[in-house]
Amino acid sequence: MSVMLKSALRTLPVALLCAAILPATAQPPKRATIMDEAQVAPYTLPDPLVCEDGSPVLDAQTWREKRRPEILRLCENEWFGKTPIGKPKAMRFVVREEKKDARGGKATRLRVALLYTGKEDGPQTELLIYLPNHVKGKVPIILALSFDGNFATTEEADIPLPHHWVNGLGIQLKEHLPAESMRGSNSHSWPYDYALEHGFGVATAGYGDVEPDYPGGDKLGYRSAIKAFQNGGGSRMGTVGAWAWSLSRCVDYLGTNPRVDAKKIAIQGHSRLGKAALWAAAQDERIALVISNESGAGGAALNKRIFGETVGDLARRFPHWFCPNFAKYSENEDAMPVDSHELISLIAPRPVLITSAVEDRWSDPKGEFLAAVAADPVYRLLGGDGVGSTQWPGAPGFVPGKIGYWIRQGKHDVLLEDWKTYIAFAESHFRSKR
Ligand code: GTR
Repeated sequence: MSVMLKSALRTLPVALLCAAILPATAQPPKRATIMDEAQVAPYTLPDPLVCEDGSPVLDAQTWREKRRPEILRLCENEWFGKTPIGKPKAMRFVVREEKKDARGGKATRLRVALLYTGKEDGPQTELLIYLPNHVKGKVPIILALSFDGNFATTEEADIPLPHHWVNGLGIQLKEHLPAESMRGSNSHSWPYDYALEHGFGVATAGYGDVEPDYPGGDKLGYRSAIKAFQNGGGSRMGTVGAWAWSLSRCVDYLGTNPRVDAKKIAIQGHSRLGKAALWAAAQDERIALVISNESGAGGAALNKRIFGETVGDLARRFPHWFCPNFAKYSENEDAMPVDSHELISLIAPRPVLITSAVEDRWSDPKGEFLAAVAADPVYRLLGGDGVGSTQWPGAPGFVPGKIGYWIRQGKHDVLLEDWKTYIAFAESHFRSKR
C-alpha cells in the first residue's frame, strides 16, 4: 500500500466518525492553514524559567520543587489529562515465549503479556522484545509503540495477530482480527537487525492493543477495566495519555528483565505516538532518553506558532487524543498557558531527540526545532548542555546536544536513516552512563 494511501486510511475513518458524532457548532470555525513561513504571525511563549507568581527560577532546586510541578500540572489539566494511577496492584507480566535463535540466531525474542488487571481474560497488551545474542550482559533498549501491531513490524510468520484493532485497517468497533496480508507491512520502519548489530535491544507493542484510536476506544482498552480511569471531567486523560501510561507499564516489565539495563531504557514514538513518547518521559523519570519523531502539533512543535496542523485541527479531527479542556484552545492557541518547549523541559536533563522530515510540513519541522531551542535554558540551568545550535539546519542535518535535533529529506515516516541517528544519539549519551 502506498504511504499516502496508508496515511489517508489512517486519518479518514477517525475524521468521519468525529464529524458524525460532534455537533457542527461544537468547534470554532477553522482558520486557513498556513504553510508559508512568510505568513507566520508573531507569538509569545511562556517562559519556562518564570514561576506563576512571577518569580524567576535561578537554581535547580526551585526548578525541581516549584516550577517543574507547575508545568506538569498545566500539561495535565489543559493538554494530556491527568494520569490517575501508576502500575495497578494486580497487574502482572507473563512471558509467553522465549525464542533464543530468532532473526537467524542474532536475537533472543521474547513475547510478554502485560495483564493489566492480572487476569488472563482481561485487557492485555503483548510486548515483543528482541535482545542481541552477541552481547553478554545487560543491554540498552529502545521501546516504541507501533501503529499496526507487532505482526506488521516483522515478516516473522509466528508473531500472533493483534487483539483488537489495527490502524491501517481503519475503524473497527468490535474485536477484529486483521488480514494476514498486513504481516511485515511496516517492517521498513522497524530495522531490528540494525539495532541488534549495534548492541541495542528493541521492544514494541501495538498501540491499538493498548487502546484503539477513536472516540470511545477506551471501552476496548485497559481503561474500561480499571476504576481509577473512569472519571476526570475536563482533565480526563485522553488517548495519547493512555498510550503514554502503557509505555510506563512496559518500562515496569523491562526493569525486571535481567538482560535489560534499566538505566538505559530509551523510548521512541512516531507522530501521534511521538506525542505520547514525550508525555510518557515527562512523567516517568525512569525513561532515560526520548526520541520524538515528527510529532508535530500537540507534540514537539510549538502550538502557538501557527503553521501546518494546529490545536484547532487536532481538536476537530482527534477530539479523543487530549483531555476535554484542550479543545478550549482550538483556534485560540494564544490562550494556552503552556507549550511544547515546556513539555520538553519536563524531560530535562535527560537527553531528548526531536526529529523532522522536510516534506512533512503539516508537522511544522521548524516549529519542532524552535521548541528545542526554547527548552534549552532549562537544560542549561540543570547543568548540562542544551541544543547545540540555534540555527535550524538544512536536511539532512543533525544538531547535537542533550536536546538533539535531526531533519532528513522526505516524508512523514520512520526510515532506516532515522534509526541510524537514534542509535548514534543514544550511544553517545549512554556511553558516559554507568
Ligand atoms: C496526522 C495528525 C498528526 C499526526 C499524524 C500521525 O493525521 O494530523 O497530528 O499525529 O496523523 O500520527 O500519523
